[in-house]
Amino acid sequence: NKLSIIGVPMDLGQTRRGVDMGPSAIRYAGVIERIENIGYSVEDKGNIEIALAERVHSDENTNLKNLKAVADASERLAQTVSDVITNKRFPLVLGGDHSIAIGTLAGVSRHYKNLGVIWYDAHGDLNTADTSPSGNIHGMPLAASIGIGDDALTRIGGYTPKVKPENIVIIGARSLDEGEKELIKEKGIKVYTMHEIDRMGMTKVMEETILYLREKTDGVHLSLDLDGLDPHDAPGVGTPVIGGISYRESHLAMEMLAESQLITSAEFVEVNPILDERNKTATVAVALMGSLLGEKLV
Ligand code: DIR
Ligand code: MN
Ligand code: MN
Ligand code: MN
Repeated sequence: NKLSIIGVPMDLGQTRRGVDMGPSAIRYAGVIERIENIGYSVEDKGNIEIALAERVHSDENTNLKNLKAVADASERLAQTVSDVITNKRFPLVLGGDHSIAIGTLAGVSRHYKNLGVIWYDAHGDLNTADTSPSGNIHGMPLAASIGIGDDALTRIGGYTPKVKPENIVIIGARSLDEGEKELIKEKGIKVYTMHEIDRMGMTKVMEETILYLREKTDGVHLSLDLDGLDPHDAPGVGTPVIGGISYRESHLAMEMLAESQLITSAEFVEVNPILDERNKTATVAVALMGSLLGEKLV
């Protein structure tokens, strides 16, 4: 069991400062030791270089913020992730804002004919330049990965799309923009909102998710936005939304994924230590990584 950690100190996909320190906060919370103790051989590949926010200039041809710099970083992240998989190691990507998923998925998807994606998030991240209320690219990575949006984002790695809409499961949604709701309906994307989680319980949600993806995919990427959790459990995020998934439900979800042996790559994003309480959110992220990778209580 071999695993490679890739840090992505990305803060250009949104406008709050501090999320670029996410990878450091997660390392400080003991991610390497935690995963080594499960029995993995862990390699830390360090961080992908990200342009300094202060030195990136706006482009008047687009309302997408920092488009060029995000696309450039995505290209380099995709290559690094792809190399890790070629070397038969599990890629664990640490964010950084959620725009990094564009690069991660571009690197992962090369290796699978029918990649599945679990998008654990309060948001759909299915916006485009036309539907985005903010112009923030961290609200767009799932759209870009199904081939919708600006070419600079959809064509990372020189191919599109990365994922089929029917291979996606969104879990934890509770803040969707109008354009995102339309896209979900039009493309038939499977979504478990907080309503379904409350109603069915996380056990049933994960059982269904695992069955659904096992049938149709040859690999599954977990993209976990810490804002999918309730802000009480994960306060260090840029766009908290009340009424989220609990710490316990999240552990259960990760443990069921570990048991399923379905997950072939993962990323944990949007940890912002400036907004956090004593590194609580990074600590939660590391605990969830432990459960995802097979840590047992006894
Ligand atoms: C919002 C927020 N839907 C946007 N998205 C966030 O700006 O597109 N995604 N925060 O995680
Ligand atoms: Mn997100
Ligand atoms: Mn989110
Ligand atoms: Mn656990």
